[in-house]
Amino acid sequence: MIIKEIEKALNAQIKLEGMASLQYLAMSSWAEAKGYSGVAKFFYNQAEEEREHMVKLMVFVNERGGRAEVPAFEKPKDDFDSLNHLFQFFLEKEQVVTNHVNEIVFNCLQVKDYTVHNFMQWYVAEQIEEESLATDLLDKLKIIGDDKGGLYMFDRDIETFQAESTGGE
Ligand code: OFO
Repeated sequence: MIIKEIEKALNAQIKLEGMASLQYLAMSSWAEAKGYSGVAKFFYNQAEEEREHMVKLMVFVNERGGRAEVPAFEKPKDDFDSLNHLFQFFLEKEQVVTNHVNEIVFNCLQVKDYTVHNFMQWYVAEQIEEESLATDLLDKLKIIGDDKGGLYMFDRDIETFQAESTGGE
C-alpha cells in the first residue's frame, strides 16, 4: 500500500511531468515557426521523454495500490524573445521539477517510505542530466550572442550537443 501523503506528492509530480511535456511541445512549435528546425526537433524529443516520465509514475502509483490521476493542464507559455530566452525557460522548468523531486525524496525519508524513495532515485539522476544539458546549451548560446551564423550552427548541431551531454542516451 502507498502512504496517502506520498501518493498525493506523486500525483503532483505526474502533473509536473505532463506540464513539462506540453511546455516542450509549445517550445518545439515556437522554434519550428521561427525556422529553427533542429531546436524544434530537440524540444519535440524532450516532450516525448517527459510524457514517458509521467506515464512511468502513473504505472508505479497504480501498481503500488494507489490511484494515479490524469490532471487538468494549463496552457503552456508559447512566446519567447529569442533562443536564449527559450533555453533559459527550459532550465527554469527543469529546476522546478528538480525541486519537487527533491521534496518527494525528503518526504519519503520522513515517513520511512523506502520503496518510493528507491523508485525516485531514477528521477533524481534524470534531473541531474537534464539540468546539465540545459546549462550546457545556454552557455553555448551566451557565447554565440546575436551572431546569426552561430545561431544557424547551433540549430544544426543541437542533436550532437545533446548526444555529447547525455553520453549518447
Ligand atoms: Fe521529467 O525529466 Fe525533466 O523534467
